[in-house]
Amino acid sequence: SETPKDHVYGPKVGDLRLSNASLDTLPGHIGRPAYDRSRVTPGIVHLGIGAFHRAHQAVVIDELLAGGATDWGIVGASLRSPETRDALAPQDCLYTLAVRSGAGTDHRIIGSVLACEVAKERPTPLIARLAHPATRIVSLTVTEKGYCHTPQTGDLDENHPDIVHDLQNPGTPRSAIGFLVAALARRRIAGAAPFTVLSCDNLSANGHTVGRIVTQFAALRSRNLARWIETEVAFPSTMVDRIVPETTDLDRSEVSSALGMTDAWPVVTEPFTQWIVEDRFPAGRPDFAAAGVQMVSDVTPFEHMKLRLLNASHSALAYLGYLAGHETIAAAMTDHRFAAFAQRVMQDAAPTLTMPEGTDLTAYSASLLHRFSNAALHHRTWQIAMDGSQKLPQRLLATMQDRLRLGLSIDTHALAVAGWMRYVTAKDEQGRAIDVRDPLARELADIAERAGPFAERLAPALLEVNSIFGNLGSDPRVRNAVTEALSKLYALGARQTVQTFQPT
Ligand code: CS2
Repeated sequence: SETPKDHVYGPKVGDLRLSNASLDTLPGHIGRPAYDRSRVTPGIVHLGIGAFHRAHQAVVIDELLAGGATDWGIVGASLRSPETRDALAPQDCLYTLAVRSGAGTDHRIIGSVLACEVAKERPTPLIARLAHPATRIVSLTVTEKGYCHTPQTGDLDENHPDIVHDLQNPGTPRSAIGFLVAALARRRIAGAAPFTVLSCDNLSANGHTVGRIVTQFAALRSRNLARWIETEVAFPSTMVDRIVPETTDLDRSEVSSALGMTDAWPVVTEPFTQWIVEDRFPAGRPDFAAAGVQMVSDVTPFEHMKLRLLNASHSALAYLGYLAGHETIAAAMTDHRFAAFAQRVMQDAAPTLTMPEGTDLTAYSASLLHRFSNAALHHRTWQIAMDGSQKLPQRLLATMQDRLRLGLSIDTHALAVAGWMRYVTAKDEQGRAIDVRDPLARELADIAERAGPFAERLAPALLEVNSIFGNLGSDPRVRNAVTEALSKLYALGARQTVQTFQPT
C-alpha cells in the first residue's frame, strides 16, 4: 500500500515526540499501556507490520499484556520498506490507535510492538529471531500477493521472482515464505520445536493455504524438511475483520494535535473488530479469548461469510464506485443505488454459505452496510481496488461457481467482475487514466489494449487469464453474463447499470 514519502517523521507538534519517556505528559483522557513495557519479552514475530496489524492483532496483544501475559510481546518486521520502522523506532515503537465513528474519535496508545525490523536490510538477525525458542507464534499480514501463489489454485508460484531468488539464496530470503522456511529449517536442525504460523490475510483457508505453500517451497529444498513441516508445524486458519484505511497526513496531524506531541504513524480505524481463530497452537499461545478473540475448531464458515459478504461487496463498491467517481466507500454508500447493489451482492452470496446454527446473515449484512457508511473513515475505493487479480477468486468467483452449481443466476457477481474489467483497462468513464496497482497490471493493460473498449472482445479476453479465472473463464454462462454486464457498463456507465441490480 501507499506509504508517506517526505513525512517519515510526521508533522511537528512542538519538539515533543511520542515515546516511553513522554507517555506521562499525554493528556489524561488518552489511553496508554497499563503495564510496564520494560518487563515485556517477545513471543510473537509478525511479518508485514502495516496499519492493519497495528489496528487489529497488536491491539489484542496489548490487552493481553495488560492482563499479565508479559512474554507475548511482538517483534514486527516489514519485508522491504523501511518507512514503518523509520517512523516507529524513534518513538519506542509506540503508536496511536484512533478509533473513529459518528460519535467522534477515541485515542489510545498501543505498546505491544517491542521492535520493528526491515527484513530486507537485515535478513540474518530476523531469521535468528524467528528461530529463537521464545518465538512461539509467527503471524503474517503480507496481503494476498505476499504469498507468492497462484490465487486460483492456492499453489506456490514456482516462477515468482522472489521464490526463484529465495531458492537460490536460502539464507537471505526476500519473501515471507522464504523467511518462514529458513527459520523452520534452522529450528529443525537445532532439534527445537517449531513455531505456529498464523496467517491473518484475507485468503480463503488462509492457514491451510500458507501451510501448503510453505510445504511446497520446502520440498524444493529438501523432502525431509517438507515432511517435518507437514507433520510438526501448525497453520491454524483465522478470520480477521477490521476496516483500516491507509493513514493520511491529515490523520497524522489530527492525532498529533490530540496528543500534544508528534506520532509519525498512527493508525485509524472503526469501532468494530473481530478475530476468529482455529485453536491449534502446539507451541503455546496467550489466552486470546480473554481479549475477545473467538476460538473455534473450524473457521471455514466464518471466513467464507466474511470474504463473500464483506470483501465481495467492498470490491464491488470499489470498482463500480470508483468508475462512478466516488472517492470513498462511505461516499458510494450515500448513493442509494450503490448501497442497494452492495446489499444485493451480500444477498446473492448468502445461499452459498453453510453457517453454524444461530448465525444471522441478515443482521450481519445490515451491520456491514452500517460499517461501510461510517463517514468518519476515509476509505478510498482506489485502495480497495488494488490487487484485484489476487482478490477476485475468493471474493467473487467462488460465489459465482457455487451459484452456478445451485442453478442460480450469476448476474450480480458478473457485474462486479465487469466493473473490475473496466477498471483494469486503466481508463475511467471520462477517459481519464486510472492508477491501477496490481501484480498483473501490465498484462491486464496489454489485454485491454489489444481488445479495445468493446465488451464482446474485452470480457472473453480477460476471462482467459487462468491464474484468476481457471476453468470458470471458459464457462459459456460466465462469458455471457460478464460480457452482457460489461456492455451495459460501456453503454450506460456504472451508476445507471447498478441501478438495474437492486435487492430482491
Ligand atoms: C478491503 C479489506 O482492501 C480491501 O481489499 O476489502 O482490507 C477490508 O477492509 C478488511 O478485510 C476488513 O476486515
